[in-house]
Amino acid sequence: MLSSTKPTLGVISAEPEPIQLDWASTALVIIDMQRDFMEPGGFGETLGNDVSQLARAVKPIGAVLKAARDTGMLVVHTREGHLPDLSDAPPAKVERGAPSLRIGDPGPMGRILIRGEAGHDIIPELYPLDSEVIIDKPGKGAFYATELTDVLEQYGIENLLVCGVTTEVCVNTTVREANDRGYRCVVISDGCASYFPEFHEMGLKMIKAQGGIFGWVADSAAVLEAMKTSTTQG
Ligand code: C5J
Repeated sequence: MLSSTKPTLGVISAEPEPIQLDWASTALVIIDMQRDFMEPGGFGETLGNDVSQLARAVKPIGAVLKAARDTGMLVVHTREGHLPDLSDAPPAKVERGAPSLRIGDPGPMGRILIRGEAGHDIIPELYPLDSEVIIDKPGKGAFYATELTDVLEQYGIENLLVCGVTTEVCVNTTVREANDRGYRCVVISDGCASYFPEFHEMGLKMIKAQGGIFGWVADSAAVLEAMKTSTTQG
């Protein structure tokens, strides 16, 4: 994807240690920045959550998304959601708990967590370009029952910059799946958010603990600095 004349090596000041990445084999993966999680009346709110907690991630993601687009990096957006007939929604997920509306019920942004409905769409601030990849996933992890592995292989991707919502659910699940598949994952700390600030903190700690058991953690400023100060290989 990247032009061969562009510097492509960057060192991110990350925890537990700095990591050098080649942008040519790195993708930005933005997890589930959908109206259903971010806005009142969506899936997140039906579960009793304060959706305003997630707004803080939008600006940092926007800044990294712009830099990734300028760099020519592969950008992948994911969306959690189900087919209109719910054939890909396990009853164990649909019937769980006591939400104000269940998956598939009509809500103010259309049917809750259903593909094609307004609530399922990505928020306007981070809307995908036509050239970018969108992965529709029925689960929390972006690798389960999706074509993500094939897409990453097709583009020669070895490293993932991961951000989105929520830190401890879909971001953590995806990073764990990716780590087991051999990807180096750098989680952008201020580009993630949770309805529970303490889960956000612990979710990041779990990734970088034990020498980076699942990956690395860096803030958006560190990622942007690494992109700005990239060098050419060799
Ligand atoms: C949740 C997600 N929290 N995208 N999904 O159900 O984290």
